[in-house]
Amino acid sequence: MALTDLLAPDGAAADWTVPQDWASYSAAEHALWDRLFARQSALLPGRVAPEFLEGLEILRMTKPGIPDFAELSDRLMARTGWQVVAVPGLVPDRVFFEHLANRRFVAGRFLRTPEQIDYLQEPDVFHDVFGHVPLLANPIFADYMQAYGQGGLRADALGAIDRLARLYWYTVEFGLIAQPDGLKLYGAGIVSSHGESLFALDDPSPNRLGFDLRRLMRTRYRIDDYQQSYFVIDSFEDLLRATIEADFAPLYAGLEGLPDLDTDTILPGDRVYTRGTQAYAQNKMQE
Ligand code: HBI
Ligand code: FE
Repeated sequence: MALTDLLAPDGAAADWTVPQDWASYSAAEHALWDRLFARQSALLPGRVAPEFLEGLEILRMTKPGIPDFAELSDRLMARTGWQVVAVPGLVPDRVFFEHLANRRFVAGRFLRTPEQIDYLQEPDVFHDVFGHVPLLANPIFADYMQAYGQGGLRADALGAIDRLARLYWYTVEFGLIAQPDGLKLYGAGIVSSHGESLFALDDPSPNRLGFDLRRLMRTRYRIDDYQQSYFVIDSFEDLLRATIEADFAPLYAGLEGLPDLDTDTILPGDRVYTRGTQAYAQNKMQE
């Protein structure tokens, strides 16, 4: 990567952060946040990991309007030592990892338009804050996110960011967790999406497979539609342990030369919770 790729855009600090400028949100934007919030809060109880709902309460995110990052950071700092900082949009990998490694979560400050209520490409403040921030109030998950940032800095030096990005994708963004009363959601990409909050748990189409770090790092993912496979962790402790204990350099070396796996592959060694029909993805292909 050229050095200039890491140069922050005009108006941003050297670490790519910008002021959230909370006072500049319009009444319509606060109202749209409330609408998104109400829709997800009605859907998620019973479907999401209880730690997520606890996070919403602890951080007082149930209060109306787009959260003020300064206030959110105060509560988060007292709880787990994390902060939320605003960025203009996607930031370079190194910048992203550097923030996470220092317990700073970067969040977009803009909100989707009403036309984009169900789908948008770039992470907005609803995805970043509603989706990601509640679990940062959980001490184990908070440590996992920092460990991921530290792993990212090491992966960058080893040229293995693409593999590590798959770990982020299949856990932080699209992870499921097994609980005594069934599978629950915890990935931010799912919990901030009305459609995928239903699809990921209830639809017969996708595979639901046991988490395996090595296997997951070989698995491609979809950025354009619902996932064809979800990976299920047993607990946040397990996820943190697997990530901290994995000696990434030999892990990456051992994966060298192994073919990537398609988004719908099931291997003989997989722990299969659901063997998906893949009907959803197949219908999409015929369109
Ligand atoms: N930047 N703002 C922002 N948000 C992300 O989630 C993000 C990013 N830059 C890079 C990135 N994610 C991923 O490439 C890493 O997880 C690998
Ligand atoms: Fe995200």
